[in-house]
Amino acid sequence: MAKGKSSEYKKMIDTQYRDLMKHCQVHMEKIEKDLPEPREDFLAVLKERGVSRRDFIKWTSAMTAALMLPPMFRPMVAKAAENFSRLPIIWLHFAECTGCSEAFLRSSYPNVDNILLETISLEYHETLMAASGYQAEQNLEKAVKDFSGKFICVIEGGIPRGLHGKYLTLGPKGKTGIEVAKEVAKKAAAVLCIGTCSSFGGVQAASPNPTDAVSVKKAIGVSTVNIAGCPPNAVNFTGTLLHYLMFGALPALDNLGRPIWAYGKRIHDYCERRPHFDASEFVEEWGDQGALKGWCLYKMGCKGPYTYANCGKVRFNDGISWPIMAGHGCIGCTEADFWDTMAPYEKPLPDKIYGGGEKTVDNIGIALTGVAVAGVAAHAVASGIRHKGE
Ligand code: FSX
Ligand code: SF4
Ligand code: F3S
Repeated sequence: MAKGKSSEYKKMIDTQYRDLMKHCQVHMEKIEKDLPEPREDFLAVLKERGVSRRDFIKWTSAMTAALMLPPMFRPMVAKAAENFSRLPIIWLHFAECTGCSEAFLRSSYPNVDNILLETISLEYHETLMAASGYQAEQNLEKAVKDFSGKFICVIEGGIPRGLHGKYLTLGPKGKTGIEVAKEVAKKAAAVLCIGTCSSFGGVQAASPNPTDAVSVKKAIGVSTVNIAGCPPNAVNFTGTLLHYLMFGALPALDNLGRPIWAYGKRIHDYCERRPHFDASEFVEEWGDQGALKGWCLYKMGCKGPYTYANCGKVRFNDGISWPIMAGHGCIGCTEADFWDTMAPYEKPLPDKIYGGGEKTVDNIGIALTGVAVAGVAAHAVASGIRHKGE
């Protein structure tokens, strides 16, 4: 780019970020008035759990960068974290293994993301709440009524449509998953699908799919934000909610409904084994010399080139590791239908599926989902604000 043009471009980006910041400040002032009072003093909880001010500042920098925002947004990320416990959440469970909830809650030692999730204002969560039967159903109805238009509906699990939805019934009145999802989702400010099951159908939707399980979007026809992964990364969930608190809008999504800030790049683009791929150094057999040296797992069936997610960047288990670092290739768990199309193949995908083959591998993922862009576009405040009545 010529020098004049590049400074013009920089000016344009600066102006866009300044506008975004103004929007953020106005919105955060508004929600401070609108949302229920915080249940806990987040900074006090951090201190109590042994997270220092310095660690928190480090976390805000990392989260700001992960959200693809410039450093000027760091104080806003911190403010949104302090307001996290004010956002009412109703968390529904349908057909799944509960691994998504487990992955979020079972942490060996507390980090800021886990503590955020612990302080979250869960008005209803079937796995965690003490209530059951009629009392649980009343709690759900009350939460939907009290926070109508303001709560986030989080859905874990696919929804079976077979036998008129009766493969999955819930509560003392035996309502089907479809009925419960419809009743709750229509009163929510936004519907977040947590995990690949609610996002795309998941393991129960794999062939032959005897219960006709499908994604939430297909089952009840609402737009969803899909935090894909089996299980997904807690950072992608907390980051999306922080974005919502900061801008009053859901982040920009890709063509599968996944936030671009978290799912805009391929596993292959963040992978520490990538230099070995580029040098054609492949593991050819489990336990061979290449495996011992940490070479590329493509020939052992790694689906990193076809899979969009930030696992290599944010990692799991408090940032300790992620599948490829642990020595197994990616099985494509953030992609739709991965149980049928990717996970079973412990070898490169046949050409007929994604036009695979080593020579074209760099273009495969891009052809597959057509994802591009980042930067300001990942926040596009214009993207699907779903406040009721707006
Ligand atoms: Fe699905 Fe979540 Fe996989 Fe399990 O509940 S995304 S089967 S990790 O737990 O929905
Ligand atoms: Fe990493 Fe898999 Fe790509 Fe190899 S093929 S560089 S292991 S993502
Ligand atoms: Fe899933 Fe692949 Fe990440 S298997 S957890 S998308 S590395």
